[in-house]
Amino acid sequence: MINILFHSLELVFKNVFSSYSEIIRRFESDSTLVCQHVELWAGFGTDSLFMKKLCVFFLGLVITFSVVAEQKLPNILWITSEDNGPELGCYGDKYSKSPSLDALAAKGMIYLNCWSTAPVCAPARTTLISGLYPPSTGSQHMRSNTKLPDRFKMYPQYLRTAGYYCTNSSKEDYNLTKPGQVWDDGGRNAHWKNRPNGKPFFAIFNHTISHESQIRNQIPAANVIHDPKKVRIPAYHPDTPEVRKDWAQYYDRITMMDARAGANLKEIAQAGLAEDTIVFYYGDHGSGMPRSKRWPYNSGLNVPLILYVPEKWKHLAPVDYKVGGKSDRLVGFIDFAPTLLSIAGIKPPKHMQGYSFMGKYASDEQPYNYGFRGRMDERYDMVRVVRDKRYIYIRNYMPHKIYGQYISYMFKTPTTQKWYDLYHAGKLNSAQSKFWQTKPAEELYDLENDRDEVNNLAGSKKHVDILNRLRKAQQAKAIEIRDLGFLPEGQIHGRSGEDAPYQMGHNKKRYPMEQIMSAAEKASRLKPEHTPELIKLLKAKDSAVRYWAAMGLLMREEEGVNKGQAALQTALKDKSPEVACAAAEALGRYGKGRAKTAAIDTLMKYADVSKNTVFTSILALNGLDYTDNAAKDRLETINQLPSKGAVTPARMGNYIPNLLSKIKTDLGGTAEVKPKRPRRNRK
Ligand SMILES: [Ca+2]
Repeated sequence: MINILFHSLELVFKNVFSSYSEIIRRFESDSTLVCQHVELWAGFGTDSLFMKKLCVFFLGLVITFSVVAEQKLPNILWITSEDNGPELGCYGDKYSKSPSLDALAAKGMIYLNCWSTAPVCAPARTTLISGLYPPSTGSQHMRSNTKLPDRFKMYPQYLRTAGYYCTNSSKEDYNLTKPGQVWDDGGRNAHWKNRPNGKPFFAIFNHTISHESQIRNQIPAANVIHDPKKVRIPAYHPDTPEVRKDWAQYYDRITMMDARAGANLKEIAQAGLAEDTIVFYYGDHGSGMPRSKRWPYNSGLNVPLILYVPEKWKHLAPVDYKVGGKSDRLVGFIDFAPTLLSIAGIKPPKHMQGYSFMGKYASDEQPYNYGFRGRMDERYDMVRVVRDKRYIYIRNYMPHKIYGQYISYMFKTPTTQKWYDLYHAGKLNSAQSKFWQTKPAEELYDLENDRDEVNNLAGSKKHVDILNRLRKAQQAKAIEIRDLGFLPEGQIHGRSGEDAPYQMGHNKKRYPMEQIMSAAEKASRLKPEHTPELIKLLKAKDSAVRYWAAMGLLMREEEGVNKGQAALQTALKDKSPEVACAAAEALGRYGKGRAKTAAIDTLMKYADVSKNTVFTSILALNGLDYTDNAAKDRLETINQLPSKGAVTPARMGNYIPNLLSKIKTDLGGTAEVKPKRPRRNRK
């Protein structure tokens, strides 16, 4: 009975006033008016004493219930900025001007060791939205599209069930199809202000003004405030006026972004919601400068995270929360979804792979942060990384590829072009040169003493125990999450069929991961003693094992290809196009005579996207590109190759045209950027 009365009254009040707080405010200022509305609704006379008493009684109930309802869940505001690391005043960067975020940090807390899990937009945002490592859902490639198993939801769906009004203004960029309605509102105008009365909100505002693309354009003179002469140039970049200008503009963009973040905070304060709103500010991955964005070094993965928990909600704060404090806890995007659910009092579902760092279901601190790199636009790569508080371990599963593979979009930044030119002019020192060379299988850096990660300790006798411990952690995590990166991208889709890649990956028959990973280990560790076994593995039953066997011979360059030439020639006819393409790239680059010609034939066959999947075509075109001039006499046919297939997967439209344009330019002799054979760097 009380419930019915309460709800009826609630409805009436909600129609008359805009929110519970409005009712309370209006009741305090004009109780007679409120009574009049109730009386009108109830059909009583305005002078009924009984009605006035009843009205006051129920109003008391409404206010009590609504205050309780309002206090049950805090609002949550996420301010995110594109492509920026912790280059902020509050992180001790004296060159940076970031007053609004510094003020937020002063009343909240900063995280020193927050990782974006992926060093580039889409996979980083895919981690956030799913609470899963993208390699376990096959969504690690930039950009791509896969799906979640039916029973998994994206975090806003859990929050909405708990009563939150969820808005995202406005970037999504997920590599996963949305399982139904995810947001209450998205797009540029999505805003917490539009929430229904009485609902708590979860709102994201994403600022693109600090994005990579904004480092290389013109900015208004009034915003040019950072002096290029005074900017710090990391040890891996050449110190030139072009590089200084880009870095200085990066800082100018941060200041411009800071003002927008300040406006988001002001809006909350002006609405009187500052003490009801938990705030996260974070960057979506490291700086848009080359070798930060896209590379899973700490410089690409370390992002600022500022957390503000109002006094009223301090019972939800992390255990180490201290106003104006700094936390060195290792946290990452993988932890954000479970943390949000934990703040909302929802137990994070078991399938989520991170750990909540605050709220009702806060977990203990974890010993490691993990990260990864997959395909970046049109270039394949596979890197997995792990860090503890001091060291970062990097595992390069495709060490034969140079760090700075040509990516059309990245070469638009003047720094990238200048850096490349100076390398080929022989004007760089060894730390600056590394980016244009092939990789070692393993890297280890001491973040305490080598912030630019240029002194690789993987071969240091003093660091053997650390290396072994981190290597083990990396391998264990890959197995735990059933990392699908050990499959060529086409096979992630091919083996999954109609199922989600996650389901396929968790089925040991469909994805015999241990066998495949073992082949990848042997291939990429580059040890000569594994060469005979790799040749044998070219006949293995599983096509991904055969793929890594061919890749292992390719990685060993002339030596591997000479020893495995006959087996590689047979592999050109493998029923798996990925195996054939890997064998063809090996023979196309390091083979001789007829074997080399047959290899180019194979690559040409698979390069045609109208007859193959886009994944196969990307593999084949990369192979062709890396054979340098071996395909020169095919230029006419290459000119005829289609840039679009019958089905071009969403989000992958540019990659084939980019590759074709690069190959044609190179072979036509008018190359803007003509890659020379990379130098080896395996010490
Ligand atoms: Ca970004």
